[in-house]
Amino acid sequence: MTTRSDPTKEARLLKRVEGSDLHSIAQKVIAGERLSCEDGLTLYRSDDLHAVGKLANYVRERMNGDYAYFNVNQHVNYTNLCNKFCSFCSFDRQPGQKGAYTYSPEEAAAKITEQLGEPVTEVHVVGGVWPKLGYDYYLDLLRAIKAARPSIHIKAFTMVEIDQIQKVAKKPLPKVLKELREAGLGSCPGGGAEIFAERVHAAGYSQKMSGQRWLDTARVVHESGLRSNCTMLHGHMETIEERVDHLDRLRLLQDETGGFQAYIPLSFHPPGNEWSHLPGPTSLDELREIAVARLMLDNIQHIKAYWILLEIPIAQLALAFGADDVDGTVVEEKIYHDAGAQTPQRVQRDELIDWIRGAGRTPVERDTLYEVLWTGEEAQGELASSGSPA
Ligand code: V47
Repeated sequence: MTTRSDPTKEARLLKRVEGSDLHSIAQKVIAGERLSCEDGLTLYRSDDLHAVGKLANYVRERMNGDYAYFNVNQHVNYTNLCNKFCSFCSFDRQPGQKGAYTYSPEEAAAKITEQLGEPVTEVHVVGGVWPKLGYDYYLDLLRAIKAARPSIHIKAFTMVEIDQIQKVAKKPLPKVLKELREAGLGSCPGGGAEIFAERVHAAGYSQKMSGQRWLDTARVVHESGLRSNCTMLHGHMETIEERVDHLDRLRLLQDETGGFQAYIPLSFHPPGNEWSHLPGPTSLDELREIAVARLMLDNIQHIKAYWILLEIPIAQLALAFGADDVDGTVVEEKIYHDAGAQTPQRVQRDELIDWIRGAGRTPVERDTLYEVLWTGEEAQGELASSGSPA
């Protein structure tokens, strides 16, 4: 959505950054011009975080009004066995190691059945990369989840898993994607991208697909008609130049395919992994990351402040720094809780609504593809709603 330009707001914005290196960026932002990579660096270097946030909020309100989206979802992490040995990961295990597990399709489906009393519309399914899982395992997993709750949207498999599934399927990727869709796949989550820069890839996750291969896989996924999200893991050993390069590569692919629905900055959590000596981002870094993303990713409609990672007060603040989505109810989260996250593993739908209202925004329940399911009375009649699922 777009809102009408407001000359007073724009004049105030320009006045706020008068005489600073953000002034020319503000002019471009108001004119709706694309920011350059040099502008991205300026936003990262600026010592006026509030002004960066104000610019991002201006764009956020122009693109998404006052709305803050959420969904009622649950996560299923089907295995923590993984052969990629990423330095930032606290979730992966080897066979025989304490806590190693793989759910059978039936066990995964039981997680869905447990939540049948809740108004869940989406399941987010991701796991480690484990070559002993055959092609049929992935198809059966999707089918079992769909059988347990036919109405559920399955958002499953990062580009890294899609690449692995194609390897075990030994078929061309478009054919594999068609078969996954027939088995129930609805869209793909945005993980596995980390930082695309080859230097960081070589230092921390060299066994994983390259950034270029992640992008090439996402291109085919989008061409097959599936939508996906995208992410960047920040706050470890990457430079701001590498972050800007990552954002630029995402927006260039988005220019080609239009297939990314939302971007989610993922704040590195140090506990329990090989990079635990690194400090991780501060809350101010996290807010800046949201803001820079909103300003640079002019062609991605939604910026998600993933509350599980950010903690609730920062996710609320992020709604004034460029974010327009807080993700969902989640239910059972393992990747960040293995890395020391102190947030709860689930929230109730009403709590999400209260947090959003507490941040001064209008709550909108969406499905995975951003169809509106419910709006607070603040927005009644403004957004098309397909009814109240609650
Ligand atoms: O790919 C792993 C990251 C990702 C750590 O698409 C870590 O809607 C921080 O992608 N500290 C998985 N990050 C999560 C993900 C996601 C989450 C929520 C919503 C969506 C979506 C996607 O988590 C991994 C990796 O980049 N990760 N370990 C860590 N210690």
